[in-house]
Amino acid sequence: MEQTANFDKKPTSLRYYQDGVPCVDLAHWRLSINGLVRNELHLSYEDILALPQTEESRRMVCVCNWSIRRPWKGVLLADVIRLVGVEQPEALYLRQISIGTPEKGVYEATIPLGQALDHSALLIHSVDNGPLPPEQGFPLRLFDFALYGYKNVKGLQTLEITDRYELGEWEERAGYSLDGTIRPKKYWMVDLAKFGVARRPGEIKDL
Ligand SMILES: Nc1nc2c(c(=O)[nH]1)N[C@H]1C(S)=C(S)[C@@H](COP(=O)(O)O)O[C@H]1N2
Ligand SMILES: [Mo]
Repeated sequence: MEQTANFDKKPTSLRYYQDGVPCVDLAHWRLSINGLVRNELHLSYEDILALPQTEESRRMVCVCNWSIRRPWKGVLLADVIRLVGVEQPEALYLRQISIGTPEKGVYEATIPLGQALDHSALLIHSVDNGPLPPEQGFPLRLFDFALYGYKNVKGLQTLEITDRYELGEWEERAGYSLDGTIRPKKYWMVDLAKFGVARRPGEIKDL
């Protein structure tokens, strides 16, 4: 994998970890996938590494108008959804809940499931040739690259398939919109060290 260009210029991840960097014991950590599924699953880190792996350079965008293209590695959300079995993904939502900390609680964000599958959303465990650093979401983070960063939960613990589309508490406090689709406008591209214009809503693929 390549390294992220100009990574030293990226805004600090600690500022974007409202629930606080969790303490993770990887031997006991599990990703629970539950709710409106045929079979609930509890995947270990090793289970996730044993699934088909995908490596992709994709651009993440923060609602505060900066963006960075990075080489990510993980598994397709679609593969995990297939394992649990979801009847009508296009009519349902994916609620992500973080591990969180005793002091600051958890961070939650809900996204449309069918849309996330259409966008080839990833469950990411590595970036820049190594596991996600703690402040960047170790052990796992979900990413739908058509949505702003606040919709993509770091330090993931639970994926709940639900029919309820609601704002998480931190999102609500910050005044973020429920939808979170990246808007067409000008962003500071940290990796390119210049402004770039997103011409249409959703994932920025051409920059
Ligand atoms: N658990 C959790 N995940 C989170 C956040 C958060 O506060 N808590 N912030 C989001 C926001 S607003 C952004 S921009 C990205 C930042 O990711 P980075 O640490 O790779 O920069 O994480 C997202 N995921
Ligand atoms: Mo963000």
